[in-house]
Amino acid sequence: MSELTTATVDEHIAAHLGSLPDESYAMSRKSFEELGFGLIPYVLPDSVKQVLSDEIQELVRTGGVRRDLQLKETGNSHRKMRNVNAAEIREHDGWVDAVYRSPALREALSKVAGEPVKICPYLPEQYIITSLESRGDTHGWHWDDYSFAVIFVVEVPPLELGGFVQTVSGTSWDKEDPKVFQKLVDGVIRSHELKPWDLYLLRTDTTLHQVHPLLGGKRTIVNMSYAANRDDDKNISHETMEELFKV
Ligand SMILES: O=C(O)CCC(=O)C(=O)O
Ligand SMILES: [Fe+2]
Repeated sequence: MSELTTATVDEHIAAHLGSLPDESYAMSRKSFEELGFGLIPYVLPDSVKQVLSDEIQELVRTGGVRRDLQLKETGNSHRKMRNVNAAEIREHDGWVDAVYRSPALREALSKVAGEPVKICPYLPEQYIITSLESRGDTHGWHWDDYSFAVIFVVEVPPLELGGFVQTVSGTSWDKEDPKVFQKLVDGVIRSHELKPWDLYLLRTDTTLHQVHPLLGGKRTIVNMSYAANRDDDKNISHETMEELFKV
């Protein structure tokens, strides 16, 4: 096997995926179909998780911007977090970007999703790092613009300290009138425990989701956002990203 570099990362991911038994995908596929959420920790080898973690932790340590706001387009839910945006990530060593672009990874994601998973056409939303670093930090209830997100969990505290993800599937985002509380009351909230180095695939346009506020510890993730064919003819407006990042 060649040395692991940003230029060979796709080969490494392909070799890893090629060694998985066919039935590896079955549980996450079923969960994704039913809940819009599927754990997929097996899609990246530990060698790749290690370089991603190192790059992300370095980016959070040396940069990023602290946010503390409520977004009206998502029913005034809170964002209390540190973010490193796509442009800052792209300027670094390029591990996140190389993994994001890996065709082998997208092929695996497409198997779980049951449809093609494509690069997001809007550069500022391709990926973002979010770090919850203080008690009360949260990524409140919201949907995202494009169909899919893959979240790689760099670090997360034990369950008793919060930081787990909650989802309500089969919901959609009306930016003018999001009715978040109504959708929480009408729907079923599922909560998902995460461990360090987990990955999950989320159907982000039809799954209302949040990260439960932290009671302590630290939680750092990268969100890699992908599009579906249906997003090609969606008229996506980017208010929440624009409000967050003034892109
Ligand atoms: O932190 C998470 O697990 C979810 C992140 C998320 O929903 C987002 O970045 O849009
Ligand atoms: Fe999200």
